[in-house]
Amino acid sequence: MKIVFDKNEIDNQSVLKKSYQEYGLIMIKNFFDDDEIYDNYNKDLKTLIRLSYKKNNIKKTESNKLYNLRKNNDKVLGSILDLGSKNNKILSGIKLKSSDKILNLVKLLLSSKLIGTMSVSDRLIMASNLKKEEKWFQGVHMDYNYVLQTKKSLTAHIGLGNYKNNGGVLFYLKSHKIKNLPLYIGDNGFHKIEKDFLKNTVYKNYDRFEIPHMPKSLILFDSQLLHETIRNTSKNVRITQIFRYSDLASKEAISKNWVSVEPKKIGDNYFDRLKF
Ligand SMILES: O=C(O)CCC(=O)C(=O)O
Repeated sequence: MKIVFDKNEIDNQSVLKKSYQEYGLIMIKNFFDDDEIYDNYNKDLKTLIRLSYKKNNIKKTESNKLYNLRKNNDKVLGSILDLGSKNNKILSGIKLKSSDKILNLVKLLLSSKLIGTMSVSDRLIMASNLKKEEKWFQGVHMDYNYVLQTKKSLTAHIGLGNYKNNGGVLFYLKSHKIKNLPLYIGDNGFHKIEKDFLKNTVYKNYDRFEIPHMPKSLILFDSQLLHETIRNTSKNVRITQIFRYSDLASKEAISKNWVSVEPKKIGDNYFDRLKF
């Protein structure tokens, strides 16, 4: 069984589903080749960056506009990232999120005809190699704790921009099958995995699988699969869009009255598992 597929292999639905169930993820290279919906979102992001340069009279100290924004104008970049996050507010982004091409695969992998999304679940990432980037790095975690609704849910990780291999995501294969992951709440209010469990169980027993950033690619992974950010070591900013989907017909979603996550501010203890 394999994890990485090419665009022309997506008709082989039973193989895709088996791999997803076994490993917790699949990646499809070139998924967005010749895709107008994807191209339009990429274009809109470029336009936003150009407009913010113009409006803020930002001097061109670097030829790389995006890198310069992260280095010298975090607030401006932050506003653009906010537009693409919690939830996406750019219509071309919303169109991409709702495109049949993605939804058909999501329905297949979740075995559902009734797909929804969670509030605050989208995330636009533009990650450079600057030291300050560490603030936003994601250590080992699973998404379910942050987007509670139902375990029958997945994350779509979409490669945007023009550059390859500038960071990415590392996955712990099959870790979505771990039952009762031991957690504690860290200083910043977010769930963390017990250190001993990470050391003695996750790092020892679960294979690591690195997926370097690749524009036009799509990764779909189970919301319980453990993963972490791979640092970008190049000056080319990694642009990634994350969308999340869930099965609204699942027993868990119904029993929770489709309650989703609505934090008032970052760090709220909105993901207290005991509530559910
Ligand atoms: O850096 C990344 O692309 C991983 C992001 C991530 O794990 C998340 O937002 O849950």
